[in-house]
Amino acid sequence: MRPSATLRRLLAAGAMAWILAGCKESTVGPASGSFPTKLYPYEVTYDAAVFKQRRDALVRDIPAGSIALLTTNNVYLRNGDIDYEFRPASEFYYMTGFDEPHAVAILRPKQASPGSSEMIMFVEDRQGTLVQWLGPVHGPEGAVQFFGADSAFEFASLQPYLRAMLQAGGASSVYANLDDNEEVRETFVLAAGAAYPVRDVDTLISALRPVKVPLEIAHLRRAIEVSSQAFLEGIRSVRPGVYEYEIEAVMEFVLGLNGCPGPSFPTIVASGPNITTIHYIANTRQMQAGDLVMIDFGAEYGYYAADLTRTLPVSGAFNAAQAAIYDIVKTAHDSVIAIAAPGVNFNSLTSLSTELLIEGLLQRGVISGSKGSIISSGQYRLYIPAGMGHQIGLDVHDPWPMDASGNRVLRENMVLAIEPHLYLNAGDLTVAPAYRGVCARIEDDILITSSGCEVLSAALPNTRAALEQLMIR
Ligand SMILES: [Mn+2]
Repeated sequence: MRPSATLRRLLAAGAMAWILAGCKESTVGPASGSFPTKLYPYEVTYDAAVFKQRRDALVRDIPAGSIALLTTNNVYLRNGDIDYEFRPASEFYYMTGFDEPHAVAILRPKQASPGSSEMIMFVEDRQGTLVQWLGPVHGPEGAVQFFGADSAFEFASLQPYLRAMLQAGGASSVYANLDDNEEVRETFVLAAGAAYPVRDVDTLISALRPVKVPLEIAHLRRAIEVSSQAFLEGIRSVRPGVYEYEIEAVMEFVLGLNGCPGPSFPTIVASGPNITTIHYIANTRQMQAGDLVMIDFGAEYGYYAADLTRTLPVSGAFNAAQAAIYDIVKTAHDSVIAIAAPGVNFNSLTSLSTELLIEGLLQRGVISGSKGSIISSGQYRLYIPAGMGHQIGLDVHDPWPMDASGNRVLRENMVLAIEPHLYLNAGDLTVAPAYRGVCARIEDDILITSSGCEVLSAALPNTRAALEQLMIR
């Protein structure tokens, strides 16, 4: 295999020491009474009270007499004897903090104190050879001791328990996320019958998730901090002749060195003609002088996702057309961040961004026509194919339900990715020839504060000059 010139250069420049020292401070200290998860024993903490408050809120949201039945992702075969690496379902993790497979939590109001929740868990109780191969699990005892279950049983007890409870009229309706786990759905159907009405619980949980608590913000800060450092290394490694996968490898290497188990979504390093594929993940191309490369990348830390994008000139300097498009996007990006604050409707930020992007294209002669008709006819979607931004959290596109009026209003302690972009396709005849194939996206992660917002990815520059400076070798 060809040794990586990028890595050799990093090592020769003493960058390893820099990487190792780069992001060591922990922003997530141990909380008292907390339980460290197995994945991140050194830093990520579990605060049982946070999860209990969420469960209390959920049981207050379901009708009296109902229960919630939450399950996590299944384990799926990858090939041969190998499973895909397990990752808990976000809804389940959000309500329980439990990150092992084969788990169900039943929630209902506590009889003694309505408004408070009771949690009955069904979890794996691993014994013997399975422990030798796979290691120990928390088991029912751990579910009670560490995760706040009022009672817990081994997973195999779920079917008889459900059958007995439902036959005794123990639930007028069941709010569940059975779509997440076929095994649990089959167990439920065997216990309750195929006709038993099941309502969707995800909508109710999604309504709880937009505003983050301090522990979530700490995890997001850490994911973004490490992502920013990794991104800086990636940018320093971009040059003609380097393969897209080398940039991916450098960035993910820095994640691993800093306690992040991996990216929160497949890393996108899209150069040259690949740049117009929004979710290009093959990363197999050798970058050429004159290319733009768009890198969309983020770490997952404690199951929380960062999401950052930069657009760079492979040769180290933007040409005139690339610079023009970049600057239009930068203006939209800065304008949105300047006014993001509690009470602001996100839809109006999206409209502002769209108007500025189309105005910029018209002013520079990239396209022609009137701004009003380009927007009202939907023509703008040729150039702005994706959303301007989204929440981040346990999911890189975290749920953010609209209110009754169809709006999404910013509130303090929301964390968002802001990503204005322009995609001018090579074959788009509405675009002046010099600009065809030029794309730009700038994505930063922001925390809504009491009076505005804080850019959590500020360590990663986004001006043209600063990016070009980073690439000077
Ligand atoms: Mn994004």
